[in-house]
Amino acid sequence: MSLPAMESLIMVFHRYSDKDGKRNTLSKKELKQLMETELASFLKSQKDPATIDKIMKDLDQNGDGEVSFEEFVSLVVGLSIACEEIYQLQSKTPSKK
Ligand SMILES: [Ca+2]
Ligand SMILES: [Ca+2]
Repeated sequence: MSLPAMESLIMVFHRYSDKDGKRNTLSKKELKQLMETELASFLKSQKDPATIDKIMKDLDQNGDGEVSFEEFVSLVVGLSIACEEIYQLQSKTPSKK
């Protein structure tokens, strides 16, 4: 990942994590706002309304109910891998349209 990409990742994280008293972590509310704003297209593809809860649970590795930047990065890595797999599938599968 390039340095500008890392910087924008940090900026996005803090744009939402700064909203309450705990400025270095995302609460579930902040995570929800981040995902709804920055990852709207991803959320639209997820029909399951429990997605945020599930993602929160998956991300919160130390179980303190907040997502730290370290924990947030694993979401980005996970999404990148998912996107790459979709890209691979799309480039391999001939278009039927
Ligand atoms: Ca916060
Ligand atoms: Ca945590």
